[in-house]
Amino acid sequence: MEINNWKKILTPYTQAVEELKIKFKGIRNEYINLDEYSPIEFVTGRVKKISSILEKAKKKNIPLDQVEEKMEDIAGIRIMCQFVEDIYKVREIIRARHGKDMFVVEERDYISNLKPSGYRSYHMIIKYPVQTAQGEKLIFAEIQIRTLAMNFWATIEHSLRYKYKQNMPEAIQERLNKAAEAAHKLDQEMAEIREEVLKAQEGFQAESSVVADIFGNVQALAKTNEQNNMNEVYEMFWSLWEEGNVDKLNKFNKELEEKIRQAYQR
Ligand code: 0O2
Ligand code: 0O2
Repeated sequence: MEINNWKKILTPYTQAVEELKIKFKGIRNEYINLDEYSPIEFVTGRVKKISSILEKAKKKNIPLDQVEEKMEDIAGIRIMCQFVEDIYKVREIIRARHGKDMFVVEERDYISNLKPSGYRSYHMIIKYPVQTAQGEKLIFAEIQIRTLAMNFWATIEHSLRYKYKQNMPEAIQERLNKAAEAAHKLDQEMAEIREEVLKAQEGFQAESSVVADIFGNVQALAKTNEQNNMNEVYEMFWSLWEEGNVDKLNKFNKELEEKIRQAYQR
């Protein structure tokens, strides 16, 4: 196939990856804006490199003019979660989109059924409609959902697998197996203290969110010229901030909002 044809084929895949990244980052932002815990920690995405497409097509005997129908991971999205439980939450979020802006066509649970390599992740194969200049095109995309520990292991194993191809030295393979077990153990340990971690993160999130609001409101108040002595406001904020009591910071924020409201009523 000509190089230019590849460019043309891959364009909608690039579009799909960009759109899906925005959509999943959007879900994370929704949780964060509501000061809630997000099951999505971060999202990455990529379009498979032409060299990897060629290699996989060769390995799986896929004729090059059929890669679009037979290769499901040309567009790849990766969603990282803090806890294993979050993976299933994300899975439900994606399932709920079925028939709306995407179609779930297959799920592969490499968490319950880990691969012989030690690989763990939850894969969802979707069909995603991309609007192109020529009209709608329905393409495959693969969503991999994994914890930070699973991602750490898979990233390192992937580089080693790439380096050694089929000839991974036995000693390294053994180490990787042990590391996979350790990553699994880490996820289990973290699950045990999940509630504790969530409370701490929610507290931190609530504090950073009210502090951001206060900064916005202090600026708005300064602009109204309502407050003669802004230094008093700054000092009040710093002392409350040092104290670290979120309820008091919220109360202070409400007072600022009230002052701004009164200024605009005058
Ligand atoms: P922010 O403000 O940093 O959170 P992109 O096109 O840059 O959006 P791409 O190219 O698919 O995304 O992947 P990239 O650049 O590898 O990483 C995407 C997002 O994941 C970036 O955030 C990274 O900061 C974030 N990321 C990557 N690795 C880690 C990690 O180990 N921990 C955390 N928490 N985040 C990570 P954004 O979305 O660009 O914005
Ligand atoms: P990339 O783009 O380099 O990540 P397969 O026959 O296993 O290659 P299949 O059956 O099409 O592929 O799908 P599968 O196994 O459900 O998912 C393939 C993708 O999952 C791989 O993409 C990897 O991203 C990831 N994966 C699967 N098994 C492993 C593993 O043992 N180690 C690591 N690190 N990742 C794995 P590719 O093709 O490697 O492409």
